[in-house]
Parts: sequence; C-alpha cells; structure tokens
Amino acid sequence: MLPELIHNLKNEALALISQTKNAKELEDLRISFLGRKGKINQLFAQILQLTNQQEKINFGKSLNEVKQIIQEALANQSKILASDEETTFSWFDPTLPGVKPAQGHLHLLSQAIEEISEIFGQIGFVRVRYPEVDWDWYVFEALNMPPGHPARDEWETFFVEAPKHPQFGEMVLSTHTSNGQVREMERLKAKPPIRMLNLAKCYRRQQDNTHTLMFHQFEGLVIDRNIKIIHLKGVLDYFGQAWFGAGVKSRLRPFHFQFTEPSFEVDFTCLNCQGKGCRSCKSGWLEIGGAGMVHPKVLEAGGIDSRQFRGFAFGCGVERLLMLRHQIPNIRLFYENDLRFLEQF
Ligand code: FA5
Repeated sequence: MLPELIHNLKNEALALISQTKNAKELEDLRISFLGRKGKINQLFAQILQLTNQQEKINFGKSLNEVKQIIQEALANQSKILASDEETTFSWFDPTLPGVKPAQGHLHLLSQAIEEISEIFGQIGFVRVRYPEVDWDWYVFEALNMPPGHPARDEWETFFVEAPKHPQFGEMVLSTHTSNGQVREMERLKAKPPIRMLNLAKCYRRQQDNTHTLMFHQFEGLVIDRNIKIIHLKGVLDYFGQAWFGAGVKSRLRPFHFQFTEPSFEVDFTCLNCQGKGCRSCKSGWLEIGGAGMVHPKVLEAGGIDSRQFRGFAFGCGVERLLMLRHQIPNIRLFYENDLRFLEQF
C-alpha cells in the first residue's frame, strides 16, 4: 500500500512540475511537496504506523529517493523557465534611452492663419468670421451685384438647395470673404471706425494647380472719415514686408470689382528676383489678391452715410500667399495630408 502511495506521489509531482509556467507556480509546488507540512513529510509521518523494522527502512529509503527526484525535477524546471524568460526578454535593454513618440504640429494653413491674424492685429484689425454658407444678399447683392448681373459669373458659385429667404434670396456657399463687409457694418451698427479682418473658407467651382473648390481668403475692411487710397497702399506694404520680408513693395493695378471704385489687383515684388523679372514671375511682380475703395452703394447697403465716410477693402488667398512664400507648385498639396509635405513646415 505505502510503496504505491510513494510511486503515485512521484508521478503526480513530476507531471505538475513539468506543467509550470513561471517561478511562482514552481515555488508553490515545492512548498506543497517538500515544505514542512508538505506531502513528503506527511508520508514520512506514516512510518510510525509500520511495525516491521525492514519495512520501515525500505519505506524511508524509497521516500528519500522520491524526495531527491522531486528536488532535481524542481531544479531542472527552474532552469528551463529561466532560459524561456531570457529568450522572451533578450530584446529588452533597460539601459537604452526611450524612443520619443512622433509629435504633431499645426497644419501649414493653420499656422498661416495665426500669423496673418497676428500681423493685422498689430495695427488694430479685429479678427472676425462670418458664415461660409450665406445668403445671396451678403455675397452678391449688397456688394452691388444685383440678380442677373453678369459680374456674378466670375464667382462660379455653389448654390445650396434650400428655400429662398424672402429678403436675402438664395443660399450659397460664400465665394469670397467680401460677404463679411456688410455683415461687419451691421455688427457695428453702421458706426465707423471699422477695422475688420475676416478670415474664412470660401468655395468656388474651380479646380487646377492654383485653384481649389475650397480655399481660404482674408478680407481687410477699413471705414472711417478721410480714408484714402494711400492708406490702403500703406497697409498692403506693411503686410507684404511682414509676410515676405523687408524690402517687399506692393503695386496697385487698375481692375474692376462691382463693390469697389476704383478697384485694383494687388501685386508684390517677386522674392526670387527682387522685382527684376525671372522665369517664375516674368514681370518682377506677383499677384496676391484684389482691393479697392469701398463702393458708395456698399456703404449704403450697410447703413453707412457715404458722404461722411469712406473705406478701403482688400481680399487675398491664404494658399496663394503660402505658395509664393515657399515655392509650392500645386495647391492640392495643402489638402492631400501627405506627411512628407506637411512635416516640412
Ligand atoms: C475676390 O475674391 C475679391 N473679393 C477680393 C476683393 C476684396 C476685391 C475686397 C476688392 C475688395 P478674387 O476672385 O481675385 O477677388 O480672389 C482673391 C484671391 O483669392 C485670388 O487672388 C486668389 O489668391 C484667391 N482665390 C480665388 N479663387 C481661388 C480658388 N478657387 N482657389 C484658391 N484660391 C483662390
């Protein structure tokens, strides 16, 4: 009976030891078999029940042999577990410095928006934003472009399928930030002085290397007594130097907009050739937007007396300014989310 118990105990111990997965499980087994109150010692206690001296000797000897076999099995398994652990963690060198996770930053356009707001903020322009989905009235009609006027064709407009407003007409995606002009006059209850910087998204049905369906513009509007073209020129020169660097000059070229009179296209001297004329600019000048003296009809649409007050306005594309500054050849690069491009800025 007792030899059988010893035999079973040995088999049980060896099977359990071989299945252990870590040092803790192995230690638990050691205690349960070889500990002070463990299974081996419990069997040793049974020696006392034997009366035959030879049987006692044989039993003690077998039990000691099994004890030794279990000790060896525990030691072997401990080595196996240690070498497994070493293979699993051999790649881990705790002395190596950690790898920093990649850090993101503001998109190039967001950086430009902050910079432009800051530049104009320095000379007292107040940053505002008006709706990108707006009424025909603010985008066209209040800007001296009545329904059916041919000048509207230039803006290649997206119309929104929505009920017409009885007073403001159709709903459109704003084609330019000039929709902010009359809105700003209304916000300030037609009481100049006004110094507005409206920076927002605009939408047109245009797509090529320099035009996208959605782009950003900023609009400056200044209204006060005795405002003259020279003030417009001064602000544009100030901006050109802040954005492109010292020495950059602006040029006003006669143009036509329905909402300004006179109207101009605004050019800055080319950075590449310092205004001498090169392959990219040809004339020495780069066009950056439109400008002019606010048309009296627009002042009246905003409730401002055009005999007392005058104003100037200008509108430029943010993407265009960035393309000129960094020689970016294609406007689509701004919107492709290619990290190889974005990480450069
Ligand atoms: C206007 O949008 C006028 N509202 C500007 C203005 C404001 C004139 C105030 C007078 C007084 P224009 O269509 O030229 O003008 O656009 C101005 C600039 O917006 C362009 O020079 C260009 O840089 C940018 N722009 C226009 N359309 C797109 C487009 N589809 N994609 C990217 N940029 C564009």
